[in-house]
This record gives sequence, structure tokens and C-alpha cells, in this order.
Amino acid sequence: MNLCIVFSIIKREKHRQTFGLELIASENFTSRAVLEALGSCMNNKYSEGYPGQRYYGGTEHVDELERLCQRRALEAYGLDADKWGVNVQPYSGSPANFAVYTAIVEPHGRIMGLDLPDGGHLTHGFMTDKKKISATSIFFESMPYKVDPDTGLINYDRLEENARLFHPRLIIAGTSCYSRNLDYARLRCIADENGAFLLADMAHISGLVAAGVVPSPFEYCDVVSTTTHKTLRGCRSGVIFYRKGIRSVDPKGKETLYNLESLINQAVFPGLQGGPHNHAIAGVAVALKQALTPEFKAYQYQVLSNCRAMANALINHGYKIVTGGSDNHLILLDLRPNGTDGGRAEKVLEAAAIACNKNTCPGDKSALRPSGLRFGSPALTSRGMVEDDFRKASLQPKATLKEFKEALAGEGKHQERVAELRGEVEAFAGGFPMPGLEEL
Ligand code: DSN
Repeated sequence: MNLCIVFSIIKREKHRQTFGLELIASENFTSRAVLEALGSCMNNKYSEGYPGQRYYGGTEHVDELERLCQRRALEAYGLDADKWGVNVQPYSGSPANFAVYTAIVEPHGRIMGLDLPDGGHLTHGFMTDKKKISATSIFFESMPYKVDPDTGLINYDRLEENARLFHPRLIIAGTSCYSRNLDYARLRCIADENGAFLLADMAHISGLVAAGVVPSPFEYCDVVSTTTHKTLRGCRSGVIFYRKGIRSVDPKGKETLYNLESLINQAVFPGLQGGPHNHAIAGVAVALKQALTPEFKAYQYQVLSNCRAMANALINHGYKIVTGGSDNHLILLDLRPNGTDGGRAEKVLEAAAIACNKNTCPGDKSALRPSGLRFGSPALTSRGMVEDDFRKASLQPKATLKEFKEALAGEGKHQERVAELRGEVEAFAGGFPMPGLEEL
């Protein structure tokens, strides 16, 4: 038996990350300090409950850790601890969102989130015409809102009309593949008109929000959920922020009082989870300290600037970008004018050591064969790449997809050329430092 097989798999993954172009918009390279906290003895400790009220002994250090993580989370977003509280125990973004729904929406109560094919997330109530896919559409009644298929922008007018008919208990302001800032003020008005709560799922943009380089949802929302490993650049975990105090909601003349703090904390534990992952809380606490530094702010500016440079370069190469550009860290390429689809393009780029993911474009009929590719700048920016590097990097997908087109037409020596392109990508990517992984 080969006892080192896991080690060998990890080494190969490290090689892939180091010598590839990582353009998956939701991924990032966390720091060595975060990885060390994650791989620490905090993994060994059970601590069901909350600081000071645990169901296990020996929790004095995890209590201190969890309180520190909470303080840093509030500080990272400039929140007043008298007005906002935070739960740092969710295992990741999907459990965090489900906990929020469980806390404030009754079983089969109504939710409205951006539809998955339009850039929303699975947990925002995704279902198809034929099937309820996400548990958030099975246990809650979902009426997704959409983007305008011509502009790719959220159709707030239609959302407003539908909300008047549907009377949601919760509106979700959150995205997985949307390159523009959300209009939180407008979403707040729509929520208020219907006596609904407003949840921001800022998972994709939480690092950008912490650095103050995109609009913050906190002014307008009742609850804000996030993952901690995307633009925030920590380890994989989830966090829920909630407004403190009693909130009165009056959807149809029947006033109900909500204490979000107690509802959300109860929903996370004991409602949905057991023991918190204390090693992940340690990693998040480290990442949040890093998020308070001037270097982190500069990094987030660079993420935005690199994304714009990549968008402009791809537009100059003749590609169509949904919404025509980006306000944040990601872009969505619409490959319909190029005569291919996102699934095939993703595979061909993977062969050339370029990692990205297929994604639906507005108006797509099939989520199984989407016509877009999603590209993001956070991970490569963490490796020190700047605008010029992104302009260079954008030539690689162009060359690889051109090669693919010619191969489909039966022209050229496709496989040899893709292998050459892979070599070019590996030489280019390998020239940049890899945060966190150098000595591992
Ligand atoms: N699936 C993640 C993404 O790639 O956007 C979000 O959870």
C-alpha cells in the first residue's frame, strides 16, 4: 500500500495551481498564516454552543478565539457592535444562507433571489421549470428575479412588480456571476414595500466591500451573509452578520416582531449545525486581521483594475462581454458569437492550463450547455499580477480558443499546438510567486 498517495495528490495539485492561470472568479490563494491556523490543533476541539455557554469543557481558548474572530469581523466592515452582531460558526456559504432562511422565513415561506442562470447562487432558491433543485426551493417557496436578456442587467422594475404579487418574506441581494454593483437602495425600497427582510449574500465581493472599493450592503440590509475564501482571501468558512434589536415586519397588516440575533444564532446552532470548526474560525480570524491592513486595500484596488484590464483586452480581441464590462472582480464572456459554448471552451482551456468555468449567459435555454465562460481576477492578483500581466494572460484564452475553432474545422495540428500553448502558460504562470505555498 502506498501511504504517501494523498501527499502525492496534494503535490500535483500544488503544481497545477502554481503553473496554471487560475481565473475562477470564486477562488483565491490564501496566506501561509491562514493555512497554518487551519492546520492547527484547533481542529481537535469540540465546542458546541457559543462562547461562555458551551456543552463541552476545556473551551477557554476557543471561547477567546471565537470572540476575537467576531470582533475582527465587525471591525473589518466598520460595524458598530451595539447595532450589529455576527455569527462566525457557519461551515460555509450554503449552510449560512440556509440558516438565515430557517431563522426568519417560516417553512414554505416566500423568498426571491436572482435566478441561477441569471447570475444568482444555487442557495437563492434555484429550481427549474421541471424540478426544485436547491433545498432552498424545496423547503421555501421561491420566485426568482431575472436580468434583462438584452442588457444583462438586473430588471429591478420586473422584480418590483413580481414582489407586489408574490409578497416575499425575504429578498436576497446576492450574486455568483454578475459583474455589476447591486442597487441595494432600490432593493431596500422593494423589501420595505412588501414587509420583507433584505439579505445580502456578499460572498463574491466580501473582500472588495471590506476594502471599501465597491458599495457596502450594510447600510441597507437586515442580514448579510458571506463566505470567507473568495475575494476575502481567507479559508473556506461562512459568516452571518445581523442587525441587533427587535425588527417589526408587517407584510399584510399582521405585525410580527423578530429578534434577529436570537433567531440566527439558534438557527446556526442547535438548529442546523453541531460543533463549530474551530480551526476554520482561527483561519478566518487571521484573514480578517489581514483584511484590516493597507496592503489588503491596495490588493482589492488591483483586483478591480486587473479585471477591467482583462475585460478591455478581451473586448479588443473581439469577444462579447455580458453587460459590456465589469464593476467588480469578474467578467462573463458570451461565446455565442464565437460559435462555441462554455462547456467545450472550459475543457479546451483546461488542456492549456487555464482554469475558468462555464456559465449561463442571459437568455440561455439550457443550463447544461451554457454559452458563457466566467473569468475572475482575485487569484492571479494575489500572485502579484498587474494590468499588463492580465492583458498578456488574456492572449492565452484567445489563442487557445482560436486553435479549438480551427481544430473543429479540421484545420491545423490541434493537439500539438494546444500542448505548445500549455507550455507557454506554464512558463508565464510559473514566473509569479505563489502565496502560502512556497515551502509546503
Ligand atoms: N459556487 C461558487 C462560485 O463559484 O461562485 C459559489 O458558491
